[in-house]
Amino acid sequence: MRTLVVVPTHNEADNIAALLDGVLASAPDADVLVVDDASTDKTREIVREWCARETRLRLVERDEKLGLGSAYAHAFTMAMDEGYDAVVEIDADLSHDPVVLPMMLGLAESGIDVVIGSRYVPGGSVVGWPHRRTWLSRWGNRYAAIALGLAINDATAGYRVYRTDTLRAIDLGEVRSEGYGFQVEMTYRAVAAGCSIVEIPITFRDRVAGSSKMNGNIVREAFALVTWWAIRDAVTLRRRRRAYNVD
Ligand SMILES: Nc1nc2c(ncn2[C@@H]2O[C@H](COP(=O)(O)OP(=O)(O)OP(=O)(O)O)[C@@H](O)[C@H]2O)c(=O)[nH]1
Ligand SMILES: [Mg+2]
Repeated sequence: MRTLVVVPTHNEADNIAALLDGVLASAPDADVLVVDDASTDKTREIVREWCARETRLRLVERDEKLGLGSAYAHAFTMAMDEGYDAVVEIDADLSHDPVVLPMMLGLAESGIDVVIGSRYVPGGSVVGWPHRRTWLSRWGNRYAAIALGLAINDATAGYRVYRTDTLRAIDLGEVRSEGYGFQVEMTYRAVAAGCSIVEIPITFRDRVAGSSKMNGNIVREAFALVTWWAIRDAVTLRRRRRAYNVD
């Protein structure tokens, strides 16, 4: 299975070397693509140095901070164009342990369309987040699952493997959201496309170095989108029922 591990970065100079070390060791057959948006610290210099001695590694440099969703959409399109069989999403801030990659890739190789590294299945956990942040994430996920009828415990998770056939079925050109909304939208579209999804437990560790790019707008965007999709689904279903006289 030809695999591309995608690492989105914005000012991750204190984390990126350790992350690359871990990913290249844990996924010895995979290529790695860093998509950097307008870092003003040394992230790009560090990755460029690594690229000079590691042929499996590449760097895309974008001059504006266009958001996580846009960085992934860009990388996924590249992966499909270049004939990769699978892509991995992993944060650069060491919250996602690359040691789990072989298990996740093994599941994808066995035919699972989407493998999610999940904090909220038995055996999964979050280490280092303040209570308020864990609560927001946990209840945000419960809300998304109920509103959209998803049997997924961690739809906002950013540690994933997609088979590229799945990405083709999802139609990335239509995906609009950023941040957490992007992860939920991809999950929602994968479910709608009839893809197989497996969650495996992970230990998510809060970043130790660098600063968070998460903000209120990202949370509000995700909440508003989930609510809008739920209303749209309910209206469409009612219209369909009326058309077929099911009521
Ligand atoms: N290319 C790109 N990467 C981004 C952008 N925003 C965030 N990232 C990266 O996406 C990953 C997740 O962002 P984080 O800031 O860690 O967000 P989070 O994990 O939700 O929140 P914290 O861990 O609390 O900071 C990290 O690798 C970031 O460097 C962006 O606009 N463009
Ligand atoms: Mg993070």
